[in-house]
Amino acid sequence: MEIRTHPRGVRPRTPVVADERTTEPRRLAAALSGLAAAAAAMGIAELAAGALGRASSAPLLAVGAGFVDLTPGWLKDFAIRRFGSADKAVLLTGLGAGITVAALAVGLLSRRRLARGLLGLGAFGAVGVGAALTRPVAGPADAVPSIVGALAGMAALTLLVRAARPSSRAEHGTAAQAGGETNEDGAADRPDGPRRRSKDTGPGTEVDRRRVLLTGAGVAGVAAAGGVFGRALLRRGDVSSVRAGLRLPPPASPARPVPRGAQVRAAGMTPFHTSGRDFYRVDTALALPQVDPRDWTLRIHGMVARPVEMSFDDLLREALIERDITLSCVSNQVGGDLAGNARWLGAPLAPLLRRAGVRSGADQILSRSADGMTLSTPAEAILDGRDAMLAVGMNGEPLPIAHGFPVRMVVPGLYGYVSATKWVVDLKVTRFATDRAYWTERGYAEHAPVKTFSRIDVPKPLAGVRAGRVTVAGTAWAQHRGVDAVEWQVDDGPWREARLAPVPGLDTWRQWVAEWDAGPGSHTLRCRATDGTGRTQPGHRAPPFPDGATGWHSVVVTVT
Ligand SMILES: Nc1nc2c(c(=O)[nH]1)N[C@H]1C(S)=C(S)[C@@H](COP(=O)(O)O)O[C@H]1N2
Ligand SMILES: [Mo]
Repeated sequence: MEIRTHPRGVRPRTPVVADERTTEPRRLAAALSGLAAAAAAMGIAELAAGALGRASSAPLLAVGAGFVDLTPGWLKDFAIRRFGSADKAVLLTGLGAGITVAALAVGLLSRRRLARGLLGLGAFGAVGVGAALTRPVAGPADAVPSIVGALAGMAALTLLVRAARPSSRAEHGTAAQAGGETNEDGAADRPDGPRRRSKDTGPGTEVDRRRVLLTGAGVAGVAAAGGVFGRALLRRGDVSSVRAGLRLPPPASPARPVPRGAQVRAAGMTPFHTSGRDFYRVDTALALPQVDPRDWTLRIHGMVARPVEMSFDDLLREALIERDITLSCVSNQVGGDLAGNARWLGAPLAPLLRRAGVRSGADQILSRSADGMTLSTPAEAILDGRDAMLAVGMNGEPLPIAHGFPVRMVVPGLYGYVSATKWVVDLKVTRFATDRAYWTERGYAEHAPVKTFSRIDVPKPLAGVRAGRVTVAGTAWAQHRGVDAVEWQVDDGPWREARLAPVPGLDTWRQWVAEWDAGPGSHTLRCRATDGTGRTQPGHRAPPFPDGATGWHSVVVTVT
């Protein structure tokens, strides 16, 4: 492992250099020291984040969130298309890999000069501090985990590097090995040859391996304990049990019953109602906000006559409505599944805004979540009589935490990024000319009504089917305009009308089904929908950015 570029005799004998060079830990040991020190840093940072009760202040999540914010729209669309709801796991794994590599590098840097490694850890810490402080809801305390983490990492690295350095006896031995000559105290006459020693194996090793192992184990222990205790502390803030114990009042206005036949019966067909577990999830929250309903308040302010502040109990005292509404994401691709249909329970939003007294000229409701995310919604969409609500329930239960517990917005007909604020705590009545929200700042459209969309759910892409009668079925949506027709086509044949399943209203998706007399060969099935205004989905393919994808979904199947 010891690679010498100069024989001892040639190497300049400046005492500092000579000293450093002869007391270097071996490479592997050095790299692993860096890794262990970084682990200690992360563990202690996690502990500090736990003590603060702020998951998002831990460096990994803070830096990850910074990444999310810096991600351009097209890359976000790509990540969602490629990884779906696993996008966050992929990001954090990538970040973890990056940190591992950087930690190994820090270890190697510290080999010759500890100060360089310490500087590297300091730089890590600085990035963590920067990321934590630039989170939208950050306070000065959010810098603490990265700072104490970096200090812990520095301490660990110092201990490890010192322990891994060959002792003074080894110093000379190594020198002898390098130069192959006798040095001051004749260490070259040691019995073990240079090769042997260079592998750091035999009993002749001068590094105090016991000390190295003990120090390493100690550091790893600190890292693990920090991580485990930090996690445990963070779990104190978990609101799952509060959620489980919550009873929601019944709606003053129940949902219309779902008509018989809303669910098309075909193997592999999408369920009409999406369970909370299967519901797609798209958000920027790396750590789920844990909002206790007992602490929840909603502020309605800005261009209003009478600012409002209300508690969760106040909200539950409103005349709650229950509605089936399909939510969909602007990032959904043609044929994609970033849409779900749930039964929402909530307080109608328009009366709350009217009570606050919306001033004339206001055209935007800027909503803010507990974790500082902002979404803008055209005021008109909320006030035009549709069932815009502050939802507290989803499919007969309190909202799942991942879907906005305890309160989220739902506005039928608009993409989620301009309407469906999860963990919502603040509504500012404002103008588009004055305020921008997270995604609109990144170039996405301010007005983003859901585009008419239809999808073939069965047969699945590239499925093999038997010749004869084949059921073709799918899902279409054009929330708040309704789906009036779905047509389907085989290869470039004529467009035929599919049978539409009944729906409870205009705000949900609608299933469709057709029977196909399939002949052998490879065939392309295609579909397109027409909404309640009579407009047919355009065949032109457009990407999700900036206001939603267009194009006809097609599926290739092999008939035998
Ligand atoms: N607080 C918060 N709310 C949010 C988002 C977010 O990132 N943060 N994403 C929005 C987007 S882009 C969509 S499509 C919907 C998705 O809601 P879901 O995760 O419950 O399906 O939430 C919206 N509400
Ligand atoms: Mo979205």
